[in-house]
Amino acid sequence: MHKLYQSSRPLVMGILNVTPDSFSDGGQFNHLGAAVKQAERMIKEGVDIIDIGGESTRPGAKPVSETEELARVIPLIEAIAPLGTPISIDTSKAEVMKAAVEAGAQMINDVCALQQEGAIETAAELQVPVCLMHMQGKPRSMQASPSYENVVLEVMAFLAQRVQLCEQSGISRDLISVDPGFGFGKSLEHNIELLRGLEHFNQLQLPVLVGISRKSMLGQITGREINQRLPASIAAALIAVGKKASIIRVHDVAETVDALKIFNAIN
Ligand code: 8Y4
Repeated sequence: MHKLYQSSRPLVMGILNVTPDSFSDGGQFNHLGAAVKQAERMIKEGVDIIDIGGESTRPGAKPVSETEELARVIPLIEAIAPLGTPISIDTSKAEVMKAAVEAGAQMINDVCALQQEGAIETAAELQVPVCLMHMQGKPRSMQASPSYENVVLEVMAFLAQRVQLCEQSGISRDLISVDPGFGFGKSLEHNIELLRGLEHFNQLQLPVLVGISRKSMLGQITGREINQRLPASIAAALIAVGKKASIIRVHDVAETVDALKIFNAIN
């Protein structure tokens, strides 16, 4: 297995978004400066991987051009890579994957599971760990009418098929992790079934990555707004690691690291 996946404890992936809505004050310099500060803070708090994304994948979000995405993420990766913490690039575009790895990113996090043009070939060339995530539909419309007969089995079957195609394309199994894609073309009931049945994903014998932090399923269950979902996020993270998830993608690194310290002390 790749060294990034070799941990005996669950890893914390910290979310660092560089979409304009996440840093709406000031110009380019402030974007970069604020993002680097946030990365430094996450490192102090014990983050294992910093996930950098320049395209908003929220429901209803518009696609971002390749030029715009590159302009958002490459200077940030160049600034953060020397700090030494592994960086994952949250992108679906082959050219962004390539430029990001050349700039110092060590992992690809693709919510489209390398289905976009050139992505699988590029990931095979780059030989870095890659997370394959499941999504039903496209970001713009995926929450309109999600539909499954058996969400756990269907998501697993999709991921197994993508893993097989990746292996056939020259991506070593050691580099692959999988993610059920909470909130990506799923109703509340689908998301609950996925978390309840998360252990089934271990049948794939690959590291499982889970991103539930602050997501709407937590708002639907608790009635809380996005900035009041930390306790729910921690609860969900602990449920996921209890079902053997290997990597937890979160906004709140310090709080999650503390919660995982309790988990690790007991397990
Ligand atoms: C509040 C905060 C509400 C965040 C919604 C969101 C995942 C991911 C995203 C995931 C992997 C998001 C890039 C959506 N989610 N990558 N990316 N797994 N691997 N929404 O679950 O965080 S973006």
